[in-house]
Amino acid sequence: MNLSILGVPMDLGAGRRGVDMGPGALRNARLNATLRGLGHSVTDLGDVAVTIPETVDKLEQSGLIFRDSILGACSEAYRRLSALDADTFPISLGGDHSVSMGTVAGASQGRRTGLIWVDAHTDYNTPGSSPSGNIHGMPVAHLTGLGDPQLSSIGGLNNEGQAWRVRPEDVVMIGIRSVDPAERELVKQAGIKVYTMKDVDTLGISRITSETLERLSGVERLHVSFDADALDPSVCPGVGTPVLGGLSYREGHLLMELLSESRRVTSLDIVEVNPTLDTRNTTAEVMVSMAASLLGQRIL
Ligand code: 6HN
Ligand code: MN
Ligand code: MN
Ligand code: MN
Repeated sequence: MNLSILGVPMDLGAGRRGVDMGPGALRNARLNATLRGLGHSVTDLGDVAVTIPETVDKLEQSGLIFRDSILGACSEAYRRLSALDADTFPISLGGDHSVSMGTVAGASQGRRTGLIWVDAHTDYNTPGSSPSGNIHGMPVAHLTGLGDPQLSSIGGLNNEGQAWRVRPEDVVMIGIRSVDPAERELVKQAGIKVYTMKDVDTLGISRITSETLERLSGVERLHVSFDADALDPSVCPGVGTPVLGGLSYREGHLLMELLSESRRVTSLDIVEVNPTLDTRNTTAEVMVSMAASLLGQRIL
């Protein structure tokens, strides 16, 4: 496959600093060479230019924390990815999870897109529901059309001339174990399919993956957005919002291996890797191995 890597070194959406170093940590963990070793042709597009928080007012013009700068970086990521050929597989490196408002839109090529959100959190807050005000807790709400009108229209118009959106019924979340009270109501109202950690424990990743692929059988593009905090903090300690009781190393790999075997996935994000909170570069190394499993690495 032709893979294109785009870094979005942004920590404006998170409450803790340091995820802006995620792209560097992932490249340092040999992401590009690992994927080339699997037989892919890898083009690194470099990084999107991102405003650093020291240079702007926190509430900027909009009153939402760093909204204008986040909108700028996400719009640029959108432009860079939507300019790629449709048969190129983009891998976007965060950065905090608000980068996905641009990367999912860009990777979608204006098409109907299924979104597999692998995360401890549902990231379905709106500016009105969010207890923290941090935009990394809001990307899925905006991708499905809720929330701030500018953040929810980064994807431009689709082939039919309507605002591009991910349909709530095309979103599947896996690994969830932390949802804010008002966010819970929004997720339920939207009808988003959520596999909590309890579901992972009772059903197992294998069944969850086949149900997910069955549910998303009508989409043209399929995007995996993988937040490092979906994995247990004992596996990925370098994250800003760790939650106990996460996916094991093998559950993460099995999910990626089974998705890889389906040959349906068309794009990937790796987000929320925070080298300042990590032990050596463990979290980046684990996330590179997850990407490798999604892109064809096999045990035997
Ligand atoms: N992430 N629900 C919390 C909030 O602040 O809205 C946590 C969000 C975490 C976001 O990890 O991508
Ligand atoms: Mn295009
Ligand atoms: Mn997230
Ligand atoms: Mn998360």
